[in-house]
Amino acid sequence: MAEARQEIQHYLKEQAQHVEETLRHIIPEEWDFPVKLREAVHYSLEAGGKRIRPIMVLAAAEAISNDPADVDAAYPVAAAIELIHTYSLVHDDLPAMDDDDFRRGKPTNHKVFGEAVAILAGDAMLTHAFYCIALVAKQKRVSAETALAIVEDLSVLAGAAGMVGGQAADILGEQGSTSLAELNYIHLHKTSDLITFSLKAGGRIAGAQPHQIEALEGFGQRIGLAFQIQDDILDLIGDEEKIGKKTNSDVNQNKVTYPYLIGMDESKAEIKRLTDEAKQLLLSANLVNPQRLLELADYLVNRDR
Ligand code: GRG
Repeated sequence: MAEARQEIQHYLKEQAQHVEETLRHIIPEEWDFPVKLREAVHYSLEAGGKRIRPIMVLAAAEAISNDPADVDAAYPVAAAIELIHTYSLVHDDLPAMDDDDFRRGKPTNHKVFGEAVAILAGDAMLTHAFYCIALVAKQKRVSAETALAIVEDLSVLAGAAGMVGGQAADILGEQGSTSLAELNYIHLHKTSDLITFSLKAGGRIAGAQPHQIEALEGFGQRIGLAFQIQDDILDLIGDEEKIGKKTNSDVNQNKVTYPYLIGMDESKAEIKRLTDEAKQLLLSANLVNPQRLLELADYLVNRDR
């Protein structure tokens, strides 16, 4: 058990380093735009973070195809989802939203660069994600049709019907009036949708069949929900050093969370139920290499950061 945990941690560290190398050069150096904006983008992109979503893109490609070239082809999309995720964190930390001073163990983007530049850095990252997907289509391995399907998925899952909608519902909800069904909506969209996107995109690049894409989607929704419930738990009982920001922010902001609505024990049981169901779904889809995704699901349930 301890050996398996060490092995997945080694894999995550190695993959995160590859993703970070891609992110360092993701905006062409010859593009002419204000240095401060470039610094603000790279400040947050290179602030660390677990890189779970890009790693999911790569692991999903690996689950579908034995050819390492299919995994290599997925890097621009891995970068795209980290750009979207990082923009969402920068905007979420703004005074108008969660008003946080620390993220990934460093002062938040607006604390360093000011609100206006932080907003624009988020805008730039969001837009650049779509540029990265266009790059995928320029590679011979990935068809324009596949890239178009990835653009469509990202527009839905990161947009109004996806992460942005989930964030809006979260901001509009409050303790005392938000039901469990509404909380599920929030978690499913605010958190699961980017994870689901990552898995589907990796699958698409590696040539997944429609039933395999469907299985990756079901797996993503469930582990995404479990990931967010664990996030709610860490906000209550996590170690600030490890998670890189203050704990108890949900309580201080009267946020509705799983532990608040159903209690800590039930929340932990729900994480286990969702993870088991996700793994079963994946196993029934006959993927060539599901092992890494199954290990990632287990790792996420037990994460402490
Ligand atoms: C501003 C449109 C918009 C959306 C914001 C990301 C987000 C939506 C809100 C941040 C708060 C939060 C708890 C979101 C749920 C998703 C989540 C658990 C984010 C943290 O992801 P990790 O743990 O972070 O992967 P790192 O830093 O490791 O990348």
